Amino acid sequence: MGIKKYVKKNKLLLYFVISSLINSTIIRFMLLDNSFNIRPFIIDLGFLLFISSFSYLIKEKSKIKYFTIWSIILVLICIINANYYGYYTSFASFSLLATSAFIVDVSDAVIKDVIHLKYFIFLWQLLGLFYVYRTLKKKKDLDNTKLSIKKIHKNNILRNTIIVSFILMGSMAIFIKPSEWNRLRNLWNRETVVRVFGIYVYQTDDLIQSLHPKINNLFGHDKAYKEVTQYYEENKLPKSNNEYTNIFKGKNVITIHAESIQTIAMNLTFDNQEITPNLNKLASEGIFFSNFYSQVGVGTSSDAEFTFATSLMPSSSGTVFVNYFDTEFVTIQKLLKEKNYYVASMHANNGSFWNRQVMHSNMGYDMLYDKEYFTIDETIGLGLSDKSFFKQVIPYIKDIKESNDNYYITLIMLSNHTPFDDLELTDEFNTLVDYNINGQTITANPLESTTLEKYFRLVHYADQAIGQLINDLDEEGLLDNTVIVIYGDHDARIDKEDYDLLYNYNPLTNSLYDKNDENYIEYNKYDYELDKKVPFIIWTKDNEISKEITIPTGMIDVLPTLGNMLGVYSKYSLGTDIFSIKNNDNTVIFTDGSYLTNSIYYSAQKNEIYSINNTAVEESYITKNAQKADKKIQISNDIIHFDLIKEIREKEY
Ligand code: GP9
Ligand code: MN
Repeated sequence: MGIKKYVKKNKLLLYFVISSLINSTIIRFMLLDNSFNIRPFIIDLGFLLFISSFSYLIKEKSKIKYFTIWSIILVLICIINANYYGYYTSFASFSLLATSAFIVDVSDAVIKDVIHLKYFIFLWQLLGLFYVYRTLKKKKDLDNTKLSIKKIHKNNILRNTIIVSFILMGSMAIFIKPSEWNRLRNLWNRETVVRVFGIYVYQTDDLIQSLHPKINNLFGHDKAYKEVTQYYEENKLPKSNNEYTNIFKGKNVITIHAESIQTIAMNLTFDNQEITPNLNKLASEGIFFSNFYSQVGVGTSSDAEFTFATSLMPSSSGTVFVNYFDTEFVTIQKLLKEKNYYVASMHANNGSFWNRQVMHSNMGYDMLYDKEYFTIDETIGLGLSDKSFFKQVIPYIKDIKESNDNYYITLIMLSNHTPFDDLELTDEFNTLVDYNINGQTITANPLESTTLEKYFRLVHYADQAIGQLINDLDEEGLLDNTVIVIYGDHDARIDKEDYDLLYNYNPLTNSLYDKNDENYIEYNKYDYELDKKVPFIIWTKDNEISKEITIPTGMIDVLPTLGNMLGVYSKYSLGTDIFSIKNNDNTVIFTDGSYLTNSIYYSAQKNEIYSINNTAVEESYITKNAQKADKKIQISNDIIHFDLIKEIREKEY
């Protein structure tokens, strides 16, 4: 069949392939590279031809249905991913469908932060499809008798189209590096998968990977079990014996889960005013981990709680709280319960949010005081204000103290949550800066009307709430024999542009300094990444230990470090007891395989190194650490997905 004839007989198919190809190229252009990349283009083409080939099995008249359904699916993939990326800087996953219920609860944040009109541009494909269909119908091009292809012919075209699609995809396969294949297999790094394989292959891969856990138990288990047990044989965290062992044994613990608080807020002052005077005081009086990172995945708050409690990494597919709530874990809560602690959590949101009601019980909490236990007399953002919440927890803690020798309580804050819009109850906190320009002082607000400005104001409020809580606990005698632990649960997801203003604002022009300007301060994407630190503070009223820990540390290190101080230990921990570290260095890994040490930040997304103190590092150091990071993530996933702690423990008895 000649090309002309082929085109004539396959107009719908060709429109589908070309328009889908354009959309997939647009999405990569929009979100990832501003340059054209041939690999995903050819892979997309092969993929689309593969889908289209099956239309030859369908009657001419019904083909429009086939292409409409596929077009809707592919357009939705583009729209959802573009919006999702705009918010999370990652691509959407089917395993998240289960968590969409929680997204509805933060609907305000979703509408403002997630949905952007420009990301609906992909809809043109559907309009175009109907236009093409109508034109063909008018011209009677769709008439069965005139142009229908004979059955024998159809089978040939079907076969040939499939062969061409495989040749196209296969020809690109040889240009793909082993590490990129690895990303496709593991999906820790979704950005690379989209960049290399295109959005459609990514989503297909994600669908398979999301179904994987369900099918997983039928396959893969034996291998995972072998690898995990072997890993523990070779890398088991030794029980610590250092100067911090048992120093807090028998003390009560009140842990504050500080929503979206980043360490940067503690380091800044505006108009000689600290944003977080209370946190700063606690940090200077207690043990302050100033180079501490949260290691969350898509499960944000819940992942922070999970990693804090278990010293495991969050799950790479789905979230532990939602998808693996019945898996067995060793947690700091359970370990203390074994020592007769009463263990409770308090959070003024619905108990169903992040499936806490179910998961907190699995983690060992005796009780979750959720929204039902609080009077909602004052709200900020998602619900009850932190100040009112902290007022209302005091009587509960008093009751718990009365009937228990020891207790461990987690207080989960709420007010400082994206989109940081509800400022009515917050004090005026202005972000004015005095600029000294040519000997003249100019006062200006570099953050005027930015999210970062609103964020700092809410952080200031959250800090006041913490200050108020500490005072109230003290007044009630609840600080005696008690350790206060505070952690920022994850970064606040504020755009880099806002930080650019913070560092490079020119008050004379009300814009950013040019790169060549002498006042310009280098602030690149890695500085921004490293600014995502969150505070971790361990404080007691007597200020027994006042110390700043500057080596890189992460949420995964909490159980080994704090546990050792409280006299508990989990041999399943994948983190480190920071006080047992000899060489003053530690590797903090992130859920996508990136990692941080004293000397480098390695971005797995970009496969790039950012040197922190300009020391040269050997290639072998980089790859060795990257492999270690990947291995740890894999081991953690295997433990979670196959419920291996349960199995290992059962076999031990
Ligand atoms: C909701 C709160 C927020 O209860 O913990 O969760 P997040 O959106 O930060 O994951
Ligand atoms: Mn959170």
